[in-house]
Amino acid sequence: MKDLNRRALGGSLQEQRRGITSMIDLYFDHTPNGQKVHIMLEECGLAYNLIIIDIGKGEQFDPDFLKISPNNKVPAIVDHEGPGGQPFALFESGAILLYLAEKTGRFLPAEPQQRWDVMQWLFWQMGGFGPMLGQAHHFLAYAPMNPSGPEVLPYAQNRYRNEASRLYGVLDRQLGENDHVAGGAYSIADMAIFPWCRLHERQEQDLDDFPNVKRWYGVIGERPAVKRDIAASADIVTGFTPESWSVSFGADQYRKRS
Ligand SMILES: N[C@@H](CCC(=O)N[C@@H](CS)C(=O)NCC(=O)O)C(=O)O
Repeated sequence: MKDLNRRALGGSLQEQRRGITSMIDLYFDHTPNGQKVHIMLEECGLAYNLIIIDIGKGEQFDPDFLKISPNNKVPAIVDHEGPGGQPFALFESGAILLYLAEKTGRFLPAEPQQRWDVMQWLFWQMGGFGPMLGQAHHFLAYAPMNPSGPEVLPYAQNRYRNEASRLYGVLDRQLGENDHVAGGAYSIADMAIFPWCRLHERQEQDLDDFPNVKRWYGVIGERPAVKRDIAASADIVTGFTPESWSVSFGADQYRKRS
């Protein structure tokens, strides 16, 4: 497990914490779900340690990481000044965005209607835009790279390309009437959606077909915090070895763990 602060997992959270000055640990790999939280930390100017969990090597199955993120996925955080001043671990990017918004009082309006507008678009991303685009990535880009032999499944490719296109259409209509996804103000809903739009080519979507999304995408991409995330990002999916395929989609992913 790599750690930008040269810190290895193991031992209690307190032991891991020794010598570390930042309040929040972000367990991260270069994927849209991780980038959402990275953008939020940058937007809020919070000090954080970035701890890389290499999901191609199976580091998400490390027993110490599973204590923080039992679903074996990034992102996750540990806030060393959590509720009651105690260390607090949290997984699921939507929950993390909400937690950080409440902690800082930023990017989630207090006024009820605006707050629920942000909530509904955040949940739209978490329940639809992210998972469906993830399936589009799988069938359009990853399955054809299977090192055991390309899997090209036209039905699945059409299904998820079409669903991606439908979802971009929903987003386009919303952005035709609003500057930002949940209304006038930039919010955690924009942060959740933007990193998935960055991979529109992998989803076989053309932003010229969605002019309002294209306008918004250009505006969000110019924010200094978002630029810092983009500068720090590397595309981790450029191909698969038999090992990384097994960890991601094969026997190692689904091996029973006690
Ligand atoms: N709903 C979760 C999804 C997280 C997720 O799918 N993470 C992927 C990377 S984008 C992952 O860690 N995959 C590793 C694995 O499935 O073993 C969230 O939004 O946090």
